[in-house]
Amino acid sequence: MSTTNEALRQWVENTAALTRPDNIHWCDGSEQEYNSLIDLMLKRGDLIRLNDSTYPDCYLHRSDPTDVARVEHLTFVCPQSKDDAGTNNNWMAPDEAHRKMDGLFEGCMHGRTMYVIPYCMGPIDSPYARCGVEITDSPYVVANMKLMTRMGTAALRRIERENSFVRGLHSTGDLSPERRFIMHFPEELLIQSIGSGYGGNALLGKKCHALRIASWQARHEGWLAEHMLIVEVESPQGERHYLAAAFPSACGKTNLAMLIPPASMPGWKVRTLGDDIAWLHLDGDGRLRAINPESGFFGVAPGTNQETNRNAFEMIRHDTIFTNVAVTANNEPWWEGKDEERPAIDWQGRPWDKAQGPAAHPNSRFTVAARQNPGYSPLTDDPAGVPISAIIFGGRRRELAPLVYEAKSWRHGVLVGASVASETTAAATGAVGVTRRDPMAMKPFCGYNFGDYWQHWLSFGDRSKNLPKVFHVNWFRKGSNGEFLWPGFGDNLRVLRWIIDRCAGRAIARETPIGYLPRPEDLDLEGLEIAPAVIDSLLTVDKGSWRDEMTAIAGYFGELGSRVPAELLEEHKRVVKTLA
Ligand code: SAT
Ligand code: MN
Repeated sequence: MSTTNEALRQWVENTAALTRPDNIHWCDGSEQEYNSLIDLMLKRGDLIRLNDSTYPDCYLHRSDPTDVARVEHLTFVCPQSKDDAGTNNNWMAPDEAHRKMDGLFEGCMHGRTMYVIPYCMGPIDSPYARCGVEITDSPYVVANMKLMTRMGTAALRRIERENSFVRGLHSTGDLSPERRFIMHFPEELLIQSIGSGYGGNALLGKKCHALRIASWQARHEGWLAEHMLIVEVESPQGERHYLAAAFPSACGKTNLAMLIPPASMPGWKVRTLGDDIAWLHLDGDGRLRAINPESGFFGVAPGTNQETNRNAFEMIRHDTIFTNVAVTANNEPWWEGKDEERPAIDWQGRPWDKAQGPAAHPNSRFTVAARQNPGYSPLTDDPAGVPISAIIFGGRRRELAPLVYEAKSWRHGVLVGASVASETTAAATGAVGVTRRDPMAMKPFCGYNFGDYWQHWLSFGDRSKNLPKVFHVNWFRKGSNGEFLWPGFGDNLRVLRWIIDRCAGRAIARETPIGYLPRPEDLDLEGLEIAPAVIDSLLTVDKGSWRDEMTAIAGYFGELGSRVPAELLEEHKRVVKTLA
């Protein structure tokens, strides 16, 4: 196979001349292709077959132990102007970055097969979808891209029709952290990644294309590419709402997107459209419509069980690739939180020994096609996407942020999003549990200057009177004894219910300086055993702490330089005044 698209043909040829693979394989996206790649990886030892009677067609991949998460310090955004990347990104001059990468890619595929993966982010016939081509020497990447994206012949045909695509070149190189870089050239719609085989570093359709490059494109084309799940909530009366929610990596987006209603909320239904990325466009009525550019999940395994996420637990019982989980004596995958069994072999292939740390890597993952989710919404494939009623921001914050509050306006909502802070997780290398600013949960993913990004967000306020309401939630508030105050998981539907009722103009709220909050009696707490005092503290706004927070936010905006919009700073001033 090859292509009628001259630009693609040329690029593949030039890339082969640089990287010198033994073979070139054009991926058609078929089941046969997937199966033969799995066989190849089983033979090579890149995959281990898991228990075929309890976990049919499930495999374990153990990555290099130094290659287990995104590497933000080795990820660069390289437009011509450093200011366009912003201080929120690492920047390298594009000439220098190209020289460096060309040197690293030189001959790197010698002895390997080069795979050419045409893919489409979004429903194949959606006007909102965008295509890309990833070239890689990793069959693991090909198999994951097959589960995560619409890849193969149909995508190639669309590329040939449109003559436009994002180029992504990836090689695992020698996996040395010294020669590991993830480079983005937004002006060239080009991604180059070497030295890592791991998730967000290597599956270039995901964070590299669908967030970093797409956010750049979206700014110029008037839409938004966001780190958001998309979930459908249906009331017992059959009223449906679509919510988009942004949380940092490993803060429960997959669990919220796949929520199972508590028994005390009969008749409520929740369906999943996406768990990680949303592309949002204004429609003719000024509503924001969302599509999920992906078609699979790359979810965090630890903590997933019958109670926390029953749908996910069932979804990953077949046709799933696990990365860096442990295995039981029965050759089943195992991770912390899967309490009914015990691990025998840890994620590095060693006999399990508690003294050596967790059995599964804290950022161990499952890759699975979204269709396997029992809560899959067929609207995921609707080319027109779904109209969003509410945008929800959230972070992992043991203090300060109440369970939920509603922004007073779009402009205030942009400030709330820009101020998101969260404790770091194992999804990226580095210290875990440190609170840092993570605006719109896009700190690692915004492909341009945060100042310009917020200006772009604010501009939607001028373009539509029909925008979603904006909320902030915090499931992670802790009491003085270190225990979580809110049960989370299925019970989060109680908060979503209030959000939906606010959107529909039904629910009452009390006004506070930081936004509108429910009174305890405004939340559906039926069947939930929680002390009134706990609810009170979950819904408390401590003015003094919020004054400190606003000072910290001002400091953060100050660090980001002159492009932070005046309108955002004015909004900040307004909130500060109400806190006085
Ligand atoms: O490694 S990924 O970027 O794909 C997952 C995540 O960090 O959200
Ligand atoms: Mn993510």
